[in-house]
Amino acid sequence: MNPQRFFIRATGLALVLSAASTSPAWAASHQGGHSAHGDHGKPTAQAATGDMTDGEVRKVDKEGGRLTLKHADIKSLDMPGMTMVFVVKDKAMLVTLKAGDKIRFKAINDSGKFTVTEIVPAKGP
Ligand SMILES: [Cu+2]
Repeated sequence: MNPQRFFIRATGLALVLSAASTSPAWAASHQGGHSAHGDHGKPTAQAATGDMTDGEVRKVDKEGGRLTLKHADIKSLDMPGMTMVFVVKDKAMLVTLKAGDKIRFKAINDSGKFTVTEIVPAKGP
């Protein structure tokens, strides 16, 4: 019996369950974000950091493994800049984050769940 291993498995399951149960709510708010933004479709200039996107942390939900970000255009997801909730791939990514942090991140569409897979701090202005 390895208690630590069990803990990781249990929290992984909890994350899946909470993501599934809350999915409709944030999916709806995400769509709202898109339409609220309307057609001001000017691409935001992005620094040359591959497919990393600029974002600012608005809210961190460490227990739920969710992150509210105000983000720039995400070209790989065909998404304009907005504020929305992401799931994070690993809750450990949230440990050092707090509201107001400027970050760069990678996000994927994982079967309809927008999931942050990588976060780095944004350096300077
Ligand atoms: Cu978005």
